Amino acid sequence: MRFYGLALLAGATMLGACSGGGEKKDTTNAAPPSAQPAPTAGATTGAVAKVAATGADHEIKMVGDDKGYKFEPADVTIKSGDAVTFVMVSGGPHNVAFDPATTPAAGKAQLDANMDGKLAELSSPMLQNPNEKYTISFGGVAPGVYPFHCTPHLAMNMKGTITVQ
Ligand SMILES: [Cu+2]
Repeated sequence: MRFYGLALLAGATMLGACSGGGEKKDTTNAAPPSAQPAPTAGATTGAVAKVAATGADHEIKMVGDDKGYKFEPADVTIKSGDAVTFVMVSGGPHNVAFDPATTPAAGKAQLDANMDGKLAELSSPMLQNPNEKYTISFGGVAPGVYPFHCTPHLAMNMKGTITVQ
């Protein structure tokens, strides 16, 4: 009785293993795509979510002409919760990049989360055409001095600071 039961069980297991093998390959193929986005999404949303600006919007022009390349004004003081809108005026492409090494640690993750369409960490997309705008919310960004620069024109000293109070 016992032996017969075991043999049946073994037979069922074999069958299960055989038919299961085929199915397992399908689920193995399906599993990685669904498993990959999960950790990525968890890392992004789990860390810091974007916080919209609730205060004033400060404008900084991006200028490049025969006098040089500059942000105008280059140094602004804002309140946490304000926004800064960069406006492409001339001499592009320009962007806004915060050096991760000089960005205050307390506000770094939030600032990065608040930047849309980044090319890299803390680095905005390129603005090519006059009147193109890029707004950064400083919602939830900790007080501190945030130096920034334009990646293509860093060597031409196109940089500034945003002081968050
Ligand atoms: Cu530039």
